[in-house]
Amino acid sequence: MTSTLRVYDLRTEHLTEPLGIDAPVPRFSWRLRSDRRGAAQSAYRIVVHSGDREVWDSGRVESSQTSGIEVGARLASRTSYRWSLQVFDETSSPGEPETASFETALLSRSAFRGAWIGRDVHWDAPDNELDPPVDDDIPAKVRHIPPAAHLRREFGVTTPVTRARAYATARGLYTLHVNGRRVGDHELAPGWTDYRDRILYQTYDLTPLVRDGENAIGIVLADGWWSGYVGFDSRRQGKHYGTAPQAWAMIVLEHDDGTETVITTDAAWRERRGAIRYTDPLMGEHVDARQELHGWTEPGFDDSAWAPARELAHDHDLLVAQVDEPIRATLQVPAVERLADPDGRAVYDFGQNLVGRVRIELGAMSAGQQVVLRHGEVLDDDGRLYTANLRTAEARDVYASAGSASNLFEPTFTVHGFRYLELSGLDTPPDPGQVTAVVLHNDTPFVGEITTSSADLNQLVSNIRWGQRGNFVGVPTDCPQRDERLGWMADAQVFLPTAALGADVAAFFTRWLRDVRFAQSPEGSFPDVAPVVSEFFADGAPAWADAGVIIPWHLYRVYGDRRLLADSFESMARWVDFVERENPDLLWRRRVGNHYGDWLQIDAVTPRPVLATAYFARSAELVARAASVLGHDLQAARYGELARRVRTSFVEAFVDDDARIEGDTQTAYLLGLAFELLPERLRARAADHLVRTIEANDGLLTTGFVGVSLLCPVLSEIGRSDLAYALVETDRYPSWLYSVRHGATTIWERWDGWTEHAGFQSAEMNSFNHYSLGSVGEWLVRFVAGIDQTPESVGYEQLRIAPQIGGSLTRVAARYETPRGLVMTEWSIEGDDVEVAASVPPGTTARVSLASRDVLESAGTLEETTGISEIVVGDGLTEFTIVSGDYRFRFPRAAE
Ligand code: RAM
Repeated sequence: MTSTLRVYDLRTEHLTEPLGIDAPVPRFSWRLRSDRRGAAQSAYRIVVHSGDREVWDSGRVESSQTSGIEVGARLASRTSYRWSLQVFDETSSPGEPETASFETALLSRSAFRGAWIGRDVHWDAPDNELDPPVDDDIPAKVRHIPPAAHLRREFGVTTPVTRARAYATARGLYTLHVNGRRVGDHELAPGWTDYRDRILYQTYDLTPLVRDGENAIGIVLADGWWSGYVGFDSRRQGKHYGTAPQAWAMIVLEHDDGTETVITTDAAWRERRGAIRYTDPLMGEHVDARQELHGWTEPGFDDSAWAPARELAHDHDLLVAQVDEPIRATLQVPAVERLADPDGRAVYDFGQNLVGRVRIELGAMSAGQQVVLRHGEVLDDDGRLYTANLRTAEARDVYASAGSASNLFEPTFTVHGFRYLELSGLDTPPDPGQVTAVVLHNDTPFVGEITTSSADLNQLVSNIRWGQRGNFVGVPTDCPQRDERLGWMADAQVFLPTAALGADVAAFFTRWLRDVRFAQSPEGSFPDVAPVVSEFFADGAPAWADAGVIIPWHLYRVYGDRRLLADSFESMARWVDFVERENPDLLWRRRVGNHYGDWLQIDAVTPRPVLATAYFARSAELVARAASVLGHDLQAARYGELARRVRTSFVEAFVDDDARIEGDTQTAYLLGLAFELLPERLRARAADHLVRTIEANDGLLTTGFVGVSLLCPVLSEIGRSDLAYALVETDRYPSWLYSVRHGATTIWERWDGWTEHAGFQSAEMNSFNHYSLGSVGEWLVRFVAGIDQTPESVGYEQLRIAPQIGGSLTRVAARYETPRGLVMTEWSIEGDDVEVAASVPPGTTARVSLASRDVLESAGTLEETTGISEIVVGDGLTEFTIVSGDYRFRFPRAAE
């Protein structure tokens, strides 16, 4: 009998059919589905081939594991592999085999060849002559930014090519071109890592582009994060890693006679500037089409007047293959409307605050005629583009025409956060249909969705999703528009649970965590931001630096990735050791870095030692748990004991006998409850205090970045989902829906980013696209839709399905691709009844909890229905366990 168990989403190192990976021992994973209740994987078999040659056969392995399966053979450099997977169900019947492929990149240091090349600034190139500045010249801030270098060479092919690959990267940003075509769909490659630790290189398939005879290859090279502007430190806002960009590439042609040709970047390449006069992530891009180098990536182009490229470095030690989804252009958003500002300038509205660049058809222009494009998130009260909140980021692109009948402009190496585009320089601005926003972000697959019967909540969900898109650009950033865009650690840790329920972020965060570890100080301190671009951030603050512990642990819980936990463990422990060493009385008051407290709270200051010590206890506890997962029993005991002692100090120092926590703020109680800092006898009282602090504030929240992520989940945990709903559904200030009511299409940095009573908050710090307060997305999925895992579960093996029917909602539907397969829930109010549908994937069980003593399944009573067991009817609820499959429950709605 063949099984009904199906495998899908076969991945290698978290990625679908990756082209160039260099993990020494790659791991396989897959998801399962079945239309039969109780289906489960009992065994798997993986066979790996390279061409016709079998490389590895796992044999039949009795296991329910669907991820983290390590290949059991040594792999070779630059080799394609196919793996076929067969799984066996719980009756041992084999399923249909599926196959997937992956290809290794350069696995040994000796495999790398070639130099880093760039422009030779000492070469007297004809275009190096400086023009004197004129009144309408480029702003002083960008005048020193060099034009993008265009690097090229030609090569001949005499023996037919069977396979061609390019391995390429830059200290800076680059695009690769072969025979007149742009190669690959990567944007802003190689992305941002701490370039002092490693630089990711990309692998491209050139096979369809290379031809017999003459070929040309070109690279456009720009500053990017390497030598462009990043962050806000006025003492050193740019050139964090180097003064000028460099490119490296290695092209390998495999011929049908078994020979290989290797072409590398070296002094044989030629270099010239082209149409990009300058380009910078924060400042924008200036393109002068008169300088366009027509045909420069085609063979036969005359580059005799170009300068020789200069070999700038020869090291390969920091090169690592790209390990996660690259930045791509994932969506095109057309302008919805053209407005005119009070000065008559055209302002385009995309209807959505987003991150990327514009593509604009400009029609006929005269030679040298210039269009200036400025980007902004909002308009001021007069309908002018508001850019004060971008601080020193110019976010300004310029296009000068060569005098063509039609002009198309789209910058390459800059990225802006905007909803509005102001255009000046044309008598007749283009119609909205000719203006498109191109959305850029690391292309993490979106695997979760939730919709509700409330248009407002759906808008909130959409705002959270757009915040995730716009701030997963290179690293998880705080914001995408002003002169900041840094990998702020608390922002990342509070938003991670939401992010992971929206998209598969395993590869993205695993990559960034290496920057977090690299940034740890010799003393053991994690920073505020990673990569660290200023000493200002080096000593991390409570809740910020703790992300170095919290994020690996959370990723382990979601994806079951032990390797990541093992890679992080030592740094996690060193961090906790550091805090302990500096604070022997176990109250964290020394070495608190820039202590941001409960950042951007509303008139409710949680005492800093309370917040810090709570995080100290939490980090110690998570290190203990990580140690026990990894089998480090002594450390598990040591950190478990430390966590207990920090909790005791916390209670002795900050909590009275009536469970009042010093500060008496919502956040203080949230920390105490969420991090389980309080002894059993005080918990119920602390929960009462939490409720009191909300009620006393007219039913409104006061939480900042830190408290807000805990607010609704804790309220649901203490049985007050009604209050959580009230906070999420109100549109009174401060609330999530206050911003929605005032037109937000992304999550604002501050509750009071704009208010009726005070207008815009200080332009000094007022982003309209910051995901931190969007951490409420976690509550919507885990509690409103009821998709969760039990506290002990890892990788969603034991689900918990407990939708909280409440608020004004009459219908909720959610789906989430867990590492094992798809979970879906849907509930609706049908007259006096509630109907709940749930699907759980093969090999998992779910503990279901429904708010009635009187639950029926569509097939009959729970007792009669197959796949349901351990039924407990309690006080106003029924709990039971289901095996995998699809179910439909019905029960009477609780009386109000
Ligand atoms: C701001 C950042 C970030 C926050 C820090 C404390 O500058 O935008 O969101 O974590 O401050």
